[in-house]
Amino acid sequence: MVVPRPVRTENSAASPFVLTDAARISVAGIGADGVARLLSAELASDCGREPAIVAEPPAYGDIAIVIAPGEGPHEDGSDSAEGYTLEVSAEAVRIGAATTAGAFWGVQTLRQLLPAACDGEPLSIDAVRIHDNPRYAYRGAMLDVARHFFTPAEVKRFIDAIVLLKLNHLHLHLTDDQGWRIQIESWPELTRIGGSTGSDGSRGGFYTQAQFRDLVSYAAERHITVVPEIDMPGHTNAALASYPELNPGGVAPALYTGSEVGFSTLRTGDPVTQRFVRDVIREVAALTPGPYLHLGGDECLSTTDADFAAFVQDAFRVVAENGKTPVGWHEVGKAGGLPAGTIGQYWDFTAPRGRAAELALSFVRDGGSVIMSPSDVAYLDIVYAEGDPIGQDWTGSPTTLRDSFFWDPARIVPGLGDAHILGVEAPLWTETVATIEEVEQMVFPRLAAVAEVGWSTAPADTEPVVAARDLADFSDRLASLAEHWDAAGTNYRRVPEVAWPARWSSGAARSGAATPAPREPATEVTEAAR
Ligand code: NGO
Repeated sequence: MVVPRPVRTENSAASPFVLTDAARISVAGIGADGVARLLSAELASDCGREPAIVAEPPAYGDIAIVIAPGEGPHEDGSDSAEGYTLEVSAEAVRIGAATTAGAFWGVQTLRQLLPAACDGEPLSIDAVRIHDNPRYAYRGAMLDVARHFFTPAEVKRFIDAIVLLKLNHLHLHLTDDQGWRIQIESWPELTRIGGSTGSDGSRGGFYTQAQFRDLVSYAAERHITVVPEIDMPGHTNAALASYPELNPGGVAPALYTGSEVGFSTLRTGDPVTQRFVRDVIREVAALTPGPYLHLGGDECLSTTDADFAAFVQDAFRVVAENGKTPVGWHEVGKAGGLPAGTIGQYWDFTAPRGRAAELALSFVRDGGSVIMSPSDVAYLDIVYAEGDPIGQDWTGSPTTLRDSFFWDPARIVPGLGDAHILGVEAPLWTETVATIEEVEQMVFPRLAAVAEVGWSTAPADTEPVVAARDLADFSDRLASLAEHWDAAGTNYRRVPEVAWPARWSSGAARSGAATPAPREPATEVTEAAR
């Protein structure tokens, strides 16, 4: 009962493993102790028991974590970067992997196999053997902290929740018209002014560089790479409002708290703008140990095509000069001349419209790859059902759990197959999403569906997607995952496709997690841009 569905699961009728107070975590191999420390801490918070970690062979009833070449899931012994094997028997639990990431994902599977309400006795896990590895190297969630700000503690809570789904990238949309959320030492007004408010006049806020570094390392310990996004040249009103000299005539616009898009642009080609872009990219690149820096580039409706192309070529080159792989929304493909290896993020529909397919392919032509975030199935801000008080509906219809489950990344853009798809990402835009509880309601369970699309085995070429994926089976696994969400106090939408566990059955009542009170209908969003 694991989400995302493991590649191969062999159930067994043999006696189960019982986790007792005497259990220890036996570690072998470089990095195994770090993974064991996180498992021990997770068992302490999930189950109130904190096994000791020992560097000696496992005894009866222990959990073993073994990291060594050939310990991965492939029977031919070839290593898989994030794969693992998990064997549960009466004697022991054994997680084997060739890498620490693989062992860490094995631990996440183990957590899901343990009973969620694990304060009772005995804690047993059915005997099983799992061989597992991901389909895509990039499996992400995006959180828009620009429209509504979320504190470092809230982002950590979000990280904790996505870890369980084996997602390995957290894309933070740090800047937009409504807010600038990352401290830039050479341009301090960006956060002082641009960070002072948010959508609907909500609380402002920003991350100091120290807080951001702390978030990055919290994520990294959990094998999650933070991908920072500084959106430009459009979606820049917060920056323009902070510095008059970035504007024509030196006059700053007012701060913006509405939900229109496409009205702002940096003054491309201007020397002050160029200095601004270089300073921001340099500081953000220095804060980011991960390989990627996202520069947005979406919906630049107030920038001429020529200005857009020149600006994007220059800014993306600066990212590469700062040692990072640039990422942009697929529109930046229009610019041409991007650094080799630039990654495009596709956000058009599962049936591409206009130039979307051609633009997605342009990244591959230039030696890069594509992250798939089709907005009609992977956008987590779209309403689940008509009339929902939170969420947007510009894609034309609600996105049900079913919609977010029945799609395949390699069947969207003709000619764009798995070899050129880096992975999948589900973005949560927050024009209408104000609290972390509301974030979780929008994200779960649909993010679990996208995580499964990104991790689990691809459908066979000849197989229709609806035949390859089993919604009933997924729903059963989600219902058991939801017991863990309840125990952790993670909110989720009780969509009709799933027979959810009875409410308040476990930790939900303990932790006080509750459905947020309904709000007024969401603000209208201009659709002209899309
Ligand atoms: C679009 C737009 C965002 C909105 C979002 C709302 C992209 C890449 N740009 O997606 O600014 O917040 O839709 O769904």
